[in-house]
Amino acid sequence: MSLINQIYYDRKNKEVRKCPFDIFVNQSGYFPKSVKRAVMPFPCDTFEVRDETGKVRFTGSAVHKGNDPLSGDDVYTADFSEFTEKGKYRVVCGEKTSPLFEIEERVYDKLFSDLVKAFYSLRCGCGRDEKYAGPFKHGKCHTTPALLWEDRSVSLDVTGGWHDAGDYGRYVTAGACAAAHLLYAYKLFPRVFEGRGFGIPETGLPDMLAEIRVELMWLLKMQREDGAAYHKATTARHAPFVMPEEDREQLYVLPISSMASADLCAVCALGARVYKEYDEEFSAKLKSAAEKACNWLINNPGFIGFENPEGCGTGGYYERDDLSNRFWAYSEMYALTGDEKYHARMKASLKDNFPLAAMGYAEIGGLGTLAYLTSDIKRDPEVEKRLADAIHGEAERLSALSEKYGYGAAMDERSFHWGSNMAIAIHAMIMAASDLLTGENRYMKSIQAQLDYIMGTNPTGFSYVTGNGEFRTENPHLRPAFADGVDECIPGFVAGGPNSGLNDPVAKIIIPENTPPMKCYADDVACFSLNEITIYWNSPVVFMLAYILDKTEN
Ligand code: 9MR
Ligand code: ZN
Repeated sequence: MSLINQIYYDRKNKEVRKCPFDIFVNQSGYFPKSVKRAVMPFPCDTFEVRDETGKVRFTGSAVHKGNDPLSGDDVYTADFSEFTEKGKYRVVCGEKTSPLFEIEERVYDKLFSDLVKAFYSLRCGCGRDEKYAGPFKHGKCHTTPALLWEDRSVSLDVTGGWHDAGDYGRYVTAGACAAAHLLYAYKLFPRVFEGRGFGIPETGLPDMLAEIRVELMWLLKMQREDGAAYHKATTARHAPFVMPEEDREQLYVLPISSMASADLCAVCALGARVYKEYDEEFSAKLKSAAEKACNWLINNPGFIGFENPEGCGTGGYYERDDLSNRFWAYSEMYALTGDEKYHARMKASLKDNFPLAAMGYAEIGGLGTLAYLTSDIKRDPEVEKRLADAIHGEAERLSALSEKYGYGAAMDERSFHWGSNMAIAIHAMIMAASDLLTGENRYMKSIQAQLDYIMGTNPTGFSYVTGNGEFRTENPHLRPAFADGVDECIPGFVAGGPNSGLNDPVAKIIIPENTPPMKCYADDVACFSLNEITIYWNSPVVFMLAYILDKTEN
């Protein structure tokens, strides 16, 4: 039986890793001046903050927040924001305790660096040196020419970029989305990235831009002569759980889609803006790719979706339409060039109905909104208002959700789908965007709550980021993490998180029926619908944290 079949189906037990702690906190910790909250799913009157020696350093009264339908818990919260002394602590209530956390000025440095370096860990083609990757080094992978799926006599060089996720595929819409989140993080919060190295090979560019460039260079290779973009480059089937260099199956380039073409246009236009002051030549290359893609979009107004052709079983990244993608593309083209012709296209694309604040790979209109509202161009006041209203309205709705229940997640029942941790982080991005636009600090508390949730203030007690937190995800559905023979997991990966859809066979076996949405999680390598990682789940967390760092660091 192949390794993949073993880990999927040959299950001897239904055990899942359970949190040994009863009180939930952000396990990375808190800035001295930030809002600090612990959550307890049991009755508690008085709580204490104790240091590592067990000495009580702060005492407070817990608040009964009440029943939380998302977790099924009756929740009590402990606010210790007043306590600002630096050190390492646990929150304690009677016999019950939280994991260890820190109060410190540079408390998120390791987390931030790991989250960014995760992209380096997913680089395809180039191999990874021990010097930068430590025990997680590996050889060059996926360097052979790829065949065009539709015409096997055509061979293409599509080496490079990042592996998408736990699998070794590389997908244009996913890659464009992740690269764009990172580019916006850099563009909007440059201060946070300046002078911060992430331990990747030196290129003369700031590390963050050097890393994103890897993906952009690959995206350029995914563009067809006429400007359209191929949807993905993968083998015909997902590889077994082997190291990337051991995946030697034939690579294919799959047909074009209008979503991929629009996303490629948008991210190249955005890249052209960002790289201009660092590397003129690269910026010009991106600009001409974006223009070529945009011309293709204009000449090909029909929707060209994507379906896996017969014989191909890798990720689909299906979308029902390309409306948000086209809007994003035209908006970025206008932001880049200031050319009215793109402005007109962008405005025309607004006649269709699609979410204007969403920023995930499938509904990506929010990035078009961000491009329009944050760039230095002439804005049509009506359009400006409509787009700003969309962001502010969504931010207000999300922050109300965050305040409603004890765990502070800006989520409703429907949000616990495949990759719910992406939804959490994107919701924080939207609230951050709203604050950026108004210049106010209205949503910081809710934004911090989303980070806290990801880092352990949630009903499973997991820090969902590998390598960070005392009780954390350690067995993600990530091929190299499984196959590298290293006990410790590669750090910095955000797990997909709770998914009430339970879309994989093992999740269906090990998660009991009627488990509340926020608890539909298992740290199990087989559970790809709960515990995979992807580039576009890491990227919004980088954005959210960059925002918090920008607002908080001196
Ligand atoms: O993230 C994707 C999620 O929104 C979809 O529901 C799911 C099923 O189609 O696919 C996810 O994307 C996967 C992709 O197809 C292949 N690489 C791994 C991705 C994460 O699981
Ligand atoms: Zn590879």
